[in-house]
Amino acid sequence: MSETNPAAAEAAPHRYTAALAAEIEARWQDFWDAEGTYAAPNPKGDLAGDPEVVARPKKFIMDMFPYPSGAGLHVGHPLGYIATDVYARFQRMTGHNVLHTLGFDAFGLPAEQYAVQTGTHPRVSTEANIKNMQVQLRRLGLGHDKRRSFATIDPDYYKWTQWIFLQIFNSWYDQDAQKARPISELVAQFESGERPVPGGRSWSELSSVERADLLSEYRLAYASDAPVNWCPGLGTVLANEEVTADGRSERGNFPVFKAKLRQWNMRITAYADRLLDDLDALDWPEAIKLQQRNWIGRSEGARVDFPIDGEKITVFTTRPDTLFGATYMVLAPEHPLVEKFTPDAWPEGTHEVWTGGHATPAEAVAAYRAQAASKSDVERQAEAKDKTGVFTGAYATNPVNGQRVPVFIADYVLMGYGTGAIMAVPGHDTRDFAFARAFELPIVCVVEPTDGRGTDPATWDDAFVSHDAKIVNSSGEHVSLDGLNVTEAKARITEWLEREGHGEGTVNFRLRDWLFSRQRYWGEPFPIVYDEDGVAHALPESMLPLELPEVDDYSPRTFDPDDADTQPETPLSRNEDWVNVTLDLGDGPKKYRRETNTMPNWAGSCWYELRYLDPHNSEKLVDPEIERYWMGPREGMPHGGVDLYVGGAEHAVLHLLYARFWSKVLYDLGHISSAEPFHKLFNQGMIQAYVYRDSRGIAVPAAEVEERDGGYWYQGERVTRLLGKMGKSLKNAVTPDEICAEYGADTLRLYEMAMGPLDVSRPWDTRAVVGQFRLLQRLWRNIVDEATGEVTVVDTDDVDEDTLRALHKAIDGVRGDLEGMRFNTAIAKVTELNNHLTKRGGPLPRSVAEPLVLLVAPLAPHIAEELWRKLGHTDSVVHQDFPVADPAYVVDETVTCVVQIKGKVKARLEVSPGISEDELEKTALADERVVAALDGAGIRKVIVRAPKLVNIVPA
Ligand code: ANZ
Repeated sequence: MSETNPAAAEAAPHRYTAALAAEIEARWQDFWDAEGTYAAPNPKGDLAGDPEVVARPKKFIMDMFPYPSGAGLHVGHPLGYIATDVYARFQRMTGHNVLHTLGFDAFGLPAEQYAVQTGTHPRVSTEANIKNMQVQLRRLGLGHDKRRSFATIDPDYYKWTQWIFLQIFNSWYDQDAQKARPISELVAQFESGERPVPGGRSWSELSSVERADLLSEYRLAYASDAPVNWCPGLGTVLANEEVTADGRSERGNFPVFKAKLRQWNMRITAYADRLLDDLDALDWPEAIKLQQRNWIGRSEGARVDFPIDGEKITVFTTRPDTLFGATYMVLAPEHPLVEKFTPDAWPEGTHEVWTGGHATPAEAVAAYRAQAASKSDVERQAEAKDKTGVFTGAYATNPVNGQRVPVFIADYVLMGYGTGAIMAVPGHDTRDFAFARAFELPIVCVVEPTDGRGTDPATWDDAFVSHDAKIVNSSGEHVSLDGLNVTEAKARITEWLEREGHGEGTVNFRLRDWLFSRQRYWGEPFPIVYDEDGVAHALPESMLPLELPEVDDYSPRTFDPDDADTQPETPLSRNEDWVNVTLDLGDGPKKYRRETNTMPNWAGSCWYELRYLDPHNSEKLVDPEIERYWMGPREGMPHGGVDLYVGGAEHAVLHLLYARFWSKVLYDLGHISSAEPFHKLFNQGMIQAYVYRDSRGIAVPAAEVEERDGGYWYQGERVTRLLGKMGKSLKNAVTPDEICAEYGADTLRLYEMAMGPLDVSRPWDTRAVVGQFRLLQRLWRNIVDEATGEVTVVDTDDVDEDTLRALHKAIDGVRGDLEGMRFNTAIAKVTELNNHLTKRGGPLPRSVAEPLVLLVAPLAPHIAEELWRKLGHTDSVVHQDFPVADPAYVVDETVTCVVQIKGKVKARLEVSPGISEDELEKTALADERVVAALDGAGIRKVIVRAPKLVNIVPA
């Protein structure tokens, strides 16, 4: 508990108490704001500043910005913000121009849902939430450059989100140049004939609709009738990433259906290779890189054409080497060719299990399709699931051996991957094996088992899956693969397929284009209008921002959650005055209809790092020189980017992939010099909290639970305790406000940083916070007389050796720890030094007190500023140089190591007590006395017991 004892307060009126901490903290926060202490100067423009500071190396340090929720912050939220603040302060003190600020990601569903419930405009509630959060964050003493803060809902900001959309809309991906280029350059190619117009006509012969349709095939943002995730319960479509593994909406848990709707998409797939390749040079956690790689999902394989009725079905396979083992084919139920090849009647002798008991193929297909439509992709692909499907009545031909293979439809094949059709190789693919057994289809062994099961599939229980074995049973008239290993066989068959015109080697990606429309109110409106022919036109830059209109009803129309046959109706579409406009887009006033979808709430976070750099620029998204200064490529970061980006691991694929994609487009079009937004990424752990539940399983208020008799009690009833998330719903939220009131922000900061390594999750324990408060009290007492409030330091050069060692070791360790973001061990070292000084007693020499205060400054900036000023300085501690250790006091005293040969002492070495075994062995073997004693004899064995003994056994 904080010190409230009146007698103690009287004896020590200048003791570091919660009240004093509150006073100090408020005073310095006001001062820092007034002085603009954290302003980071730009090389030019309205935020230009001290050229001496601009000339320093820069550090751009960033947090994943918060969504301003109505619930406010609990102590888990600022963990990352405190960490970046400590790091930024340290960088400032080691000679960097540091940009650190924080904005708000403020479009999105919660505000809209609140608006729907209460009728309050989402802007009103969102802005109130932002204000509230700003107060909470300010209390923590975060050193942000507030001039650079904004919210994504500010029209000045989303003007540029819309502008970027138009850049993307007005560009195409040039596969030869491997970059985005303006669409006007593509039009010029069509006009001049340099690029032929598909269909053989010339560009001038095409109608405006035909031109628009053709360009749509190329644009990086395009509208298409695509199968989308339609969620009638929410009244909106969702990106794949917003659908859970069991096919429901992540938000609200409603069923999600596949439906065909006209929607905006972003052609992120054009960047698949670059998004993959450029990961290599990023300093990101391997786990996140792996998730991105899996999400992009690059598969090398081949497309193979199976002839059927004078046409063909094309499959994608990663195992063309198994082509001789393909005994049937499967199309996704939605595959457009299904109708085409389905005959009127079952062929003579069709196996009964193939027909599903239906009288005709058409009936079987229709029934099976209806069943498949109600399942999510994930459900359809589950390995363990029974394989279902039905014969289409059609046969195709295996091009390698001319065999007739039956064509099935089955839901384990997805329309959205590869070509939506597969060749089934039941001998060597698990799912095909299960299907073949269920439908009594032939199974052929073409990859020789290496597990002793033999080559007769009739005796197998499962498929033999191997990428490293010998091909067998694969000889035909035209080509033979027998005896080759898998890799050789792939190369040989691909070459044959290409030569004979039966297929080609290809790369397939799991990544899909990004669905970019939402049927929502609270998002950025699209800067797009449609003419009377339905052709989409970009608004000119002069008409941006296109602001959201006022509406009476913020909700999209929602439907029966289970009714798949519904269609979205957007809130903006009901506002006829806004929707129907007459505009002059350069060819005289004409009537247009506005796009009534809004952008997904990922849009605003796709580029916010850039706006921090030059937040008030009304001419440009960001001035190129300013962008190059803060984010341009540097030694060790070839694609440029933010120096450090800290946030939760849950953003591994969505936000981080989208932001990378937008950066690359802007880079290709020459707007920015950084092809990657975030050079270094760090994922902080979570602050967890205990959840207490009563016998009914209901969470009870954690703050009111007592611990006694080896159990936990709430209102006389025994309750159980489990570690979980912190939050209002679990009644265990602790707010930073409470902790600041009880101990001050510096204590809260120290506690959060001391809890453990930053990337590890840790349980919150309010009772432990006082430990850090005591540290600050001892620090204060070591420098300030609690009775008078005056500093007690003495100016003397006479400092004892022990203290100098303790000081310089701490400086050395804390420096390394702060640079390496090991904040917990940095605090342990400060504590150790402070304890040494407490034990030492007596007034501190100034030459010890000052570096001590500087060591603490990044971690607990308020008390450090106060002590620094009390020590007589007139400028802020924020811009002081971080202390540098004197190496003479850092090296440890040495220990003596005995080196023996055959048990006899040959040498004694003075070594550091922390020496590693390897290093000690090397040092011993290099010692000239040892070399002389060995006299050229080889060594059989060296036994090392660091740091004291090395025993050498000669050969
Ligand atoms: C024949 C084969 C033989 C296959 C074999 C695998 C093993 P990845 O690696 O994920 O890219 N496949 C292709 N398109 C599919 C679709 N739309 N739905 C479901 N499965 C599909 O997987 C590629 C493999 O998954 C392809 O290679 C194909 O099966 C299947 F011993 O072709 B394979």
